Amino acid sequence: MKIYFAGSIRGGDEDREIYHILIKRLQQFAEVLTEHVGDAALTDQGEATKSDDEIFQRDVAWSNEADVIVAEVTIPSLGVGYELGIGESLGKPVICLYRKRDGRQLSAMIGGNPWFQVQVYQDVDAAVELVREFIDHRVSRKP
Ligand code: 6K6
Repeated sequence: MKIYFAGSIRGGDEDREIYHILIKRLQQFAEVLTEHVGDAALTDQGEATKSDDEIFQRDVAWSNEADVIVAEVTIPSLGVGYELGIGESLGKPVICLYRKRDGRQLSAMIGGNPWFQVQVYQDVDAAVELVREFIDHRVSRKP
């Protein structure tokens, strides 16, 4: 099972530690293609060694390769939104994990899209369980 994990980078890196923990937990039962998204050593400017062109090409290739897209959408990010659109256009199952925050609302383009299964969570344990169930019901049992 290959997971494409999407999370904000240049949109803001306040949740990087949460991505890191989530990715480590998901790696206990799946391969996470985009492990770097939770790399605490990276700044919100991203990897200095890779050009934007290389990052884009690599991430589109990984989107094609993935069995499922898992997106942490609490921090709004153009890149994550774009990846969700790619996931939909490729027909990949997509789960969006979201934590409610005071005064903020998830984009209607994500919350209102029936292709995306949006799940509200509070702690990482609950989020991992939601992903596991999603994979069991929507991904593994796909004809
Ligand atoms: C890796 C870790 C931090 O920075 C990097 C290097 N840059 C990127 N490497 C790989 N994927 C990237 C990079 N920058 C953006 N992305 C993709 O866009 C990721 O898959 C994220 O899910 C998403 C983040 O988009 P922004 O708009 O928040 O940067």
